[in-house]
Amino acid sequence: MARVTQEEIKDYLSVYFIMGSNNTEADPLEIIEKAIKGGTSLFQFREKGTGALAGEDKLELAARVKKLCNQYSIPFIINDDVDLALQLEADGVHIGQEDANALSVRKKIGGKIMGVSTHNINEVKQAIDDGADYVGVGPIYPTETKKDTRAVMGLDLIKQIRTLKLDIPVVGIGGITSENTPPIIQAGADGVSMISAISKAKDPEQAARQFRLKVDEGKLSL
Ligand code: TZP
Ligand code: MG
Repeated sequence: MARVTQEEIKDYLSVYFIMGSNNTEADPLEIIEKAIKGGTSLFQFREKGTGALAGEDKLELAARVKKLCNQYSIPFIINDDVDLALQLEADGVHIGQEDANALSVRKKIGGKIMGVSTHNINEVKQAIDDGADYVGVGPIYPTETKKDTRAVMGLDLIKQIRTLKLDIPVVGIGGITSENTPPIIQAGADGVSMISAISKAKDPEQAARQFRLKVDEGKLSL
C-alpha cells in the first residue's frame, strides 16, 4: 500500500476521534456513527482500561467499527495492537512510547498510517526517523480519561515543533473541547483528538460538528 501524503494526513487529523467500548454507556457504534456524521475525519479504536473487551469480543467490535469507517470513507486506525491492525486490514496504527518500537512497526505495516505519541522534542525527532506519519502531543490540558498520562504540557511542544520547522503533522490530545481548540490550532497543530468530549456528549454529532467548525476556522485564520 502506498503511503498517504502529508497533506492527506493533515486533513485526516482535523477531528481525530478516539474511543473504546468503555468510553460510553451507549452503543459504541451509534456514538461513532453520530461522530462521523458530525465531521470526524479519522477514527482510532482504543480498547483499553477497566472493562475493555479482549479476544474475540474485541475483534468483533473492531471489525464492525472498521466497516462503519469504510462506509463513510474515513480512516480506521487501531491503538497499540499491530497484529489486529494487520488482521483487519486497518488503515493504520497508533503507538505510544511504551508500546512496540516504531521502526519495527513501520517495517511490519508497510504503507499504512503510523502515529506515535510524543512528550518532548527528542521523541518527536525519533518518531520522524522511525517513519511516523504524524505525532500525537499531550496531554495538552488535564484529562480524566487516561489515568497514567505524563504531566500536562500545554502548547509548548507544539510550538517548539513548529519553531524548529520539523516536517511532521501534529495532533493535540488530552482534555480537548471545542471551546479550548482554537489555541491548539493557532500553535501549529493540524488537528485535535478527543475521547470524552464526543463519547460522553449528550449529542455526539453536534459535538463533532463544533470541533469541525473550530478546527476549520482555525486553519483558515492561519
Ligand atoms: N493520551 C493522552 S491524554 C489521553 C490519551 C489517550 C486521553 C484523552 O481523553 P480526553 O477525554 O479527550 O481527555
Ligand atoms: Mg499505547
